[in-house]
Amino acid sequence: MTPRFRPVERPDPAILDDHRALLRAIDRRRLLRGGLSLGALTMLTGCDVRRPDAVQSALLTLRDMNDAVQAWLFDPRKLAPTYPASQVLKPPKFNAYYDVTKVKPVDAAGWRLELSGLVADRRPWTLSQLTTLPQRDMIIKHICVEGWSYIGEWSGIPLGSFLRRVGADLKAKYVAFRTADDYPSSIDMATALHPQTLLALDYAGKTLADPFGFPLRLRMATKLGYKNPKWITAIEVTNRYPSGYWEDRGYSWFAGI
Ligand SMILES: Nc1nc2c(c(=O)[nH]1)N[C@H]1C(S)=C(S)[C@@H](COP(=O)(O)O)O[C@H]1N2
Ligand SMILES: [Mo]
Repeated sequence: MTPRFRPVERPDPAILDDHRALLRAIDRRRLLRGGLSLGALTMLTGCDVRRPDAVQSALLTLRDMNDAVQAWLFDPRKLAPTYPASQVLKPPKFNAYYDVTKVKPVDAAGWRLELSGLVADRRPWTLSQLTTLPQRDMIIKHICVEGWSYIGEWSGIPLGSFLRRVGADLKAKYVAFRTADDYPSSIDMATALHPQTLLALDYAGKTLADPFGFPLRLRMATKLGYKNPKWITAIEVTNRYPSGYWEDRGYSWFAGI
């Protein structure tokens, strides 16, 4: 992955707590197993990682570091925390780069999921075709950099199984998304194949409501809110860095654990 450094806005303190909880999934042993010496980590993060309590803050700094290092730290098998059904927020909290009153509902009958790039079978999918695929469910925390979070229950098709089914090149670097509201987004292949990365169709057991991405949106347990595009219309598998809406405006591209 091309190393790139992108400045990130200083997040709200409440968000740091939430993010810290996610980052607990990364432990000191894993950093060492990955071959990054404590000395090197101290240099990279500017804090003394020999003190155990400093490791968490070192990892917080890592979040803002270059995407290559973050992608390298990503453990494809490690699961982010999940929560009991009793904690699911209904309805979820809305956010987009515009107000909820400006949401333009997607017409399911005319909707297609287009495929392009390094994919063997690029035939577009209708919604009824998609709903025949096996689905899974996850109750995870959604964290927005604006300083709020909520626990949500998402069901859908694991992106990894979808990519395998259409014959995507799983060695490609990026999976990119287009949306009905022109909010381009993209993720690394390791995260695309992570078991907690879903092409979500349902929220809390019901079809997604219009403001939350009907008919199809991405939901990942391992990345911040803005990396989860709603109202997806196209998926591309590519080795060319695809960037994204907020990433073009200075937000971190990797933005995850
Ligand atoms: N298509 C699209 N997807 C989007 C956005 C957007 O503006 N357009 N906003 C992102 C941001 S910043 C957040 S926090 C989440 C909000 O998702 P929710 O409304 O389901 O909570 O959607 C993300 N996905
Ligand atoms: Mo967000």
